[in-house]
Amino acid sequence: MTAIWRNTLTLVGATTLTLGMAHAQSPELSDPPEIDGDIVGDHGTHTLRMGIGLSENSPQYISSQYFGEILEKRTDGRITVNVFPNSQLGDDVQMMEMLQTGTLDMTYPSSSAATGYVEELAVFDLPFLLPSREAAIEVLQSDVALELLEGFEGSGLKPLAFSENGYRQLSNSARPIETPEDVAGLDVRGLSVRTMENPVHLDIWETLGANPTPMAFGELFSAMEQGVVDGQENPWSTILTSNFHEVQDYGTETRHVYTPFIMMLSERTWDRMAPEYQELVMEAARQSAEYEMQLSAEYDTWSREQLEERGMQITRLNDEQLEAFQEAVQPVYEKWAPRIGEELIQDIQAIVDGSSE
Ligand code: TK8
Repeated sequence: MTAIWRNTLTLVGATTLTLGMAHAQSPELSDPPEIDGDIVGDHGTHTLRMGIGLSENSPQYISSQYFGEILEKRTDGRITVNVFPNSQLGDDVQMMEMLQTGTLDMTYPSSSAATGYVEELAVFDLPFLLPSREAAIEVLQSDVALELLEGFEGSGLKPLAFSENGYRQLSNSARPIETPEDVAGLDVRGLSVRTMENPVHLDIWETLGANPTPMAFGELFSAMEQGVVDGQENPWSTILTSNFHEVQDYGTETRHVYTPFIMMLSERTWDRMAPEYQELVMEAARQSAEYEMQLSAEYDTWSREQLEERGMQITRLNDEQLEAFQEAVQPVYEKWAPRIGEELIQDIQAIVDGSSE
């Protein structure tokens, strides 16, 4: 990424955050790795249109721009990428369908939105499966995870790389949430929570006594603003960079699910590319995914602090409170483990246990 472009982005990022939320500066972000490697041979030109759900300030957008920079530099401008943020081309499910029909070249959904294509991806939706970012990244870079991507074969979707959406946190506009009983509401109605369009997430919040509503990410801000739902759950960086704190007063650091992103290309676009371009696209996707994970980590704690500075009352669960949530959602494992695959779950847990040694 050229320095001028990054400085412009940082300025835009800071301005956006500053204008929208007074006194924000984007976090000190690491520079992306230098783009090295030979310029590949001339195999024609491609202008790739890529739709993503998050905003220009998100790690998802910044790393997608870096992906485009790599391709542009390594093909001497013959491959360029135009990134359309803020769900402006559609939501995760719609954009994957656009890849299948060839009306869009790339998108970057949460793995949770893709379980309709590869049901085993729902393993990542099991609550509290991945106890730390280090363990999560180890799993995402393992053969077990990469074999899951083979499940897209023949779907019209060409997966390129996993990266990090991150640990999901609960936010809401109704009340402070410290226990599962607070979610269910003993003398008041259960919290109405927007979830991704994913059956395991629906089960998590139903099991906690909430009233879950599956909804596209692009409709979420206005649904919360109009009181259609009390709350939602996403990583702190998404809550901040999507300005959810403007319509959400309370946060709870539940870290109930670690969600991956999957960078993907339309198979129609892939099939039009020469093998040398295909190899470069895979390499650029891997490099940008690694950068995205680094940015996501740098944004996480900083975003929570920024949200508190903007007035969001954030509850940090102590061990006992966290254990109460983990215990309350245990039935979700009992219901979903047989469908997702006990062996797959054991394989992932073995990696997690190995990473903690
Ligand atoms: C953005 C979505 C979002 C996800 C959600 O395209 O829908 O809540 O967490 O990040 O993938």
